Amino acid sequence: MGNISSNISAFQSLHIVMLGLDSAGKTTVLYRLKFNEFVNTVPTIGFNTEKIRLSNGTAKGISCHFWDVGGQEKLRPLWKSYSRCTDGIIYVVDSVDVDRLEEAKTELHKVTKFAENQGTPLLVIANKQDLPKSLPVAEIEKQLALHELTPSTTYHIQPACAIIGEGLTEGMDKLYEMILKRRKSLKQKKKR
Ligand code: G3D
Ligand code: MG
Repeated sequence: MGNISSNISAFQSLHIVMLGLDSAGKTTVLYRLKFNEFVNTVPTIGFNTEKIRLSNGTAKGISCHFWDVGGQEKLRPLWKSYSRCTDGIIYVVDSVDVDRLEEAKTELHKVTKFAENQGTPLLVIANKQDLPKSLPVAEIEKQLALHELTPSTTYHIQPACAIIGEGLTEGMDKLYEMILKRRKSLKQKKKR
């Protein structure tokens, strides 16, 4: 892939929105990425926003502006405006909350169908993999029907445990890779 850092300026921030049902672990992911340690969260009323310079993996040094939007039903109408024209979407899923997987699927498919989100790379974080009853990632991929997402959506599903940070570096690297690929293809299209 060449020198990744040369493709995105150190001064340029990627704009990333973090979505998912309430209690999936979005805020835990956000603070894990920021402080590299577990931070006890309270339910998000509205949103949290943080500028974070990634400290690990191939995306190390890349600056990201994250928007972590509350996932309660009454806050979900906000998802449309927060996800508009972002560089990447992170969708966090609770791998144990089997009863709400269908709801998580419906909300995810809604978001990827918005005209402004066409082609935006998607990282699905199958969170809470530390819990004994967590569903395997292949099962979550199936239940979220990721293969049925709009054809322009490139995605990666990443098993993770936000509490200890497992899987987050790999996930962010994949998201970054997809963002770079998209930028490259948009540039090539413009040239034609
Ligand atoms: P949200 O921002 O998506 O609403 P939070 O979710 O980040 O507030 O997390 C909701 C609860 O899930 C929190 O527990 C948090 O500690 C827990 N959690 C987040 N990630 C993981 C994980 O990977 N594994 C486990 N076991 N728990 C996780 P509380 O008890 O504060 O509600
Ligand atoms: Mg939250």
